Amino acid sequence: MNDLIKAINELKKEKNAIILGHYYQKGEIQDIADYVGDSLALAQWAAKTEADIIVMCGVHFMGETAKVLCPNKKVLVPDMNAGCSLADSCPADKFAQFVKEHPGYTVVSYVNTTAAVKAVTDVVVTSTNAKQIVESFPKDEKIIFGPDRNLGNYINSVTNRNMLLWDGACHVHEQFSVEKIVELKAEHPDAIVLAHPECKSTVLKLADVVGSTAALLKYAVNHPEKKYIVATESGILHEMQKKCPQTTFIPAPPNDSTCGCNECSFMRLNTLEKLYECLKNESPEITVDPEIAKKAVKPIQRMLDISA
Ligand code: CIZ
Repeated sequence: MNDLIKAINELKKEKNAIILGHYYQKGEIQDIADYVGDSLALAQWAAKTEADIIVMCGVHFMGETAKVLCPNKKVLVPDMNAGCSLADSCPADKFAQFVKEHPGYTVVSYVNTTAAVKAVTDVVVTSTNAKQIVESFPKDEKIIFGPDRNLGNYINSVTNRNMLLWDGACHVHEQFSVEKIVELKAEHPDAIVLAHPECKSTVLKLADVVGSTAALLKYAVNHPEKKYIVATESGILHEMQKKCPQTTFIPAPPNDSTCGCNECSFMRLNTLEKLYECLKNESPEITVDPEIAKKAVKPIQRMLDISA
């Protein structure tokens, strides 16, 4: 493993590459990344890097976002099969038809979408900035929000809006078990429940803190003396534990669990071996149709401008 890490770092230097890693990646990938963060932070780093090659250790839509922002750079992903169930729940042709059927609506899309969906979007949001961006519109603005119905419902409730929601969901966040979280709370009555807004409302009702990965991490870092039950993809526990080594973090289990935690199988497709191969071969490479990229960059840039 040490040889592999050394070889990756050498290749990275030789090729002037940068490695960006999402919080849901395996721990060893997070450890070797130049920057680890949520989709917003990854897009912000991609937008400002001077590297020639961006290796996006995350899922496909994250690579697409980097490519749209940096069309002249090479964007690589260690495994091209690292997709996203939420992005898949929103096919671009169907979403475009839905938008067409609702003239006069502003289209707000979650970052977990393909570039083709972003191309028919007015502004992109992440879970870190969704509330802020939705609130930047007048109260009576007619808004389509896609694709995550749970995040949409949550944002509707905290902003007192009635956005029209696309019926999509993340298969990982939908899976958390209310019964098992209730059992964990009984076992650890002093634990604080942290939950991601992609979880179902029945899970969010059990939560003490609802927020994006960055927000949940920040809460834990600010209160390291507490104990936590964490209802989001369990990769985030790596960074939580790194930042708060003395704190107890308990992953919330899904309904059907063999490992006791909830992992995204797509995120876990990326490995150190694949990262090495992809840097060595400069492949697989993300490509985005230039016409789609030209349209998709506007709502992404609008999000970055609002979030700056
Ligand atoms: O926005 C992201 O990176 C995701 C998928 C979750 C989060 O809240 O960070």
